[in-house]
This record gives sequence, C-alpha cells and structure tokens, in this order.
Amino acid sequence: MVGENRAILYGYWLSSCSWRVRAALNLKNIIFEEQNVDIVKDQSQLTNEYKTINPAQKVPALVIDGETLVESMAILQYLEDTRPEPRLAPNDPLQKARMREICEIIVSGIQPLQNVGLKSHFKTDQQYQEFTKYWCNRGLQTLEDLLRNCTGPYCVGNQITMADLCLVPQLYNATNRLELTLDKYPTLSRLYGTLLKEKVFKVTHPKAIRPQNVVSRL
Ligand SMILES: N[C@@H](CCC(=O)N[C@@H](CS)C(=O)NCC(=O)O)C(=O)O
Repeated sequence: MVGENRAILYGYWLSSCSWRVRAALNLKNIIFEEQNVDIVKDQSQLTNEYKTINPAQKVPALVIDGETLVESMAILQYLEDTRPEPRLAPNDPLQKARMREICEIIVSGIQPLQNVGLKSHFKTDQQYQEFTKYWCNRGLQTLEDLLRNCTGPYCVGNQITMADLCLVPQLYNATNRLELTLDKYPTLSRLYGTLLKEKVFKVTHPKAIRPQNVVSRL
C-alpha cells in the first residue's frame, strides 16, 4: 500500500540528481530518510552491496512503497502518479512538453557530460574540467534561449514543476562545482535567485543537508 513505510533516499549531498528527488519528496510532504552514498571519496556506489540497490551504481535510488526505484526522472514521475498533490507538472500538453524540454536538456544533455564518473576517463584533470565546462555552458545557453521569454518565478506556468527541480540543482552545480558564471544567462540567473528563496530549495539545499564531517567534493 502506498506510503506505509518511511521512504529511504540513497543520495549524495552534492549530487544534482539526488537533489531533484529530495526536493520532490519534500514538496509532496513524504517522510523519508537520506542515506549518504559517498560517490567521491569512498566511491560507495561501486560496491556490490550498492549494486543490488542501483545496478547502474549511481545515485539516486529511492526505496518507497516496498519497491526500489532508480533514475531520478522515473522516480519523480512515480511520486507524481502516486501522490498527485501538489502537482509537479502542468496539465496542459504544450506546457508539459515545455517542461520536459527543460528537464531533458539538463538530464540528458548536461548532467551525463559532467558526471564525476567520467573523470577517470580523461588523461588530465584539466581536460576533464574543460570538457565538463564546455558542455555545461552549451546546455545553459540552450536553456537561456528557450526560457528567454519566461517572466514569471518558475520555468513553466505558475508553480514549481519538474523543470525547476532539475534547473536549481544544475545551476548550483554549474556555479559551485564547475565555477561557471551565470552572467551570460540573465534569465537563468533571475530564475535561480528567485527559486532559491523557495522553502523547498532552502531545506533541501546541499548546504542544509551536508552530513557532518564530510570533506569530499564532487
Ligand atoms: N540519469 C541518472 C543519472 C545518475 C547520476 O549520474 N548520478 C551521479 C550523481 S549526480 C552519480 O551517481 N555519479 C557517480 C558515478 O557515476 O560513479 C539519474 O537521473 O538518476
């Protein structure tokens, strides 16, 4: 039965994909505990034990309703389908497609190309940095172009949607980890500033949930 036991989020405090899910759980008032999987220092995602939770050996994974779910967007959709209020997607088909455009650019077009798991496949750290920054900037430019006419506080429509749940963690990652500036992206910059003031992003922010004594970074 839906919601019988406390959900467990396997995540990493600095992971953008984990933040998407953490924010959705928070918005939908789902009680959960977060298990920190250190994907940087300990590389706990690569253990056989964690592989039984997520065969892709990545975070996030969510144990909920007696099931284990992986892939952040599949998890968001499950939460939306099983706990429809508050809604994370517009009803209108065009608005929904607009929301998915934003999500896909981030989920498929940016995050996989800056994932920490790629690092060891580059000869030097500098090559990895240049690669990740290039693809992140390209994705941010696409987002800026698509959102240029957006004047409200959210990416799409008049409430937080999955697009915002993807955008805020991505922009935090871009500015904090990749040390990119948002100066070239006025719309993204404005949305980021506005969205960070929302309670959901304050309480689920990596700085708010950072485990004690953690020193590792992405
Ligand atoms: N498409 C997956 C991507 C998951 C992913 O790449 N997670 C990153 C952190 S944001 C990770 O676990 N990286 C560690 C690794 O690849 O070893 C999702 O949306 O859940």
